Amino acid sequence: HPHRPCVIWFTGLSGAGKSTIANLVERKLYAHGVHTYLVDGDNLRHGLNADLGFSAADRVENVRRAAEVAALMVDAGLVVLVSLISPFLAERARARSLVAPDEFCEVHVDVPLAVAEQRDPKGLYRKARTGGLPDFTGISSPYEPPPDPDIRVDTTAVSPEQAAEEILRALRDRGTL
Ligand code: GGZ
Repeated sequence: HPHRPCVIWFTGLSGAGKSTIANLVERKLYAHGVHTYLVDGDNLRHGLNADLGFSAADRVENVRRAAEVAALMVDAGLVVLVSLISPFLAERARARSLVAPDEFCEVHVDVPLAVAEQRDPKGLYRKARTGGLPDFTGISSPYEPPPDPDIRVDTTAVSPEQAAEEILRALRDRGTL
């Protein structure tokens, strides 16, 4: 195989563009013949994590389970893309620790809160501001940005397509692809 299994972990605010970019990266990897799996908050929270909400404790558990699943899939030989807000530094560090050091690539999909709130494609920020959605990340629940991500993409400066290309280039430079 020309590639090694790994976890590509996307973290960032709601509305930052994590899932859009992860989907584009997955499509490009597929075109290169790489066997991938995309784990995102939506699919996990409908099944495996259907018992979890958005309290700090539930987010810790949500991220812990996703990280364990990702590590299992790396064992099975896949390139696993994980797209979760994953707001806490400690849980992301734990996720990293489950695989070999060169098998984890943290991507910060970085966007100012004001921009995410302006986009608000699902009206969640508006709902959170008016009190209809408690514990909302960036509004009433913390987000701890990664101080030293493997890759940072600024979605105010580049398109999702450009961000995906940047990530593929970085993966090639790291020897993952
Ligand atoms: C944050 C919330 C919340 C609250 C519902 N806070 O933009 P979306 O809608 O499609 O993605 C968000 C998703 C976040 O789930 P994660 O599993 O990624 O979160 S975490 O890693 O923190 O466990 C958002 C929606 O769920 N959503 N309520 N209160 N996002």
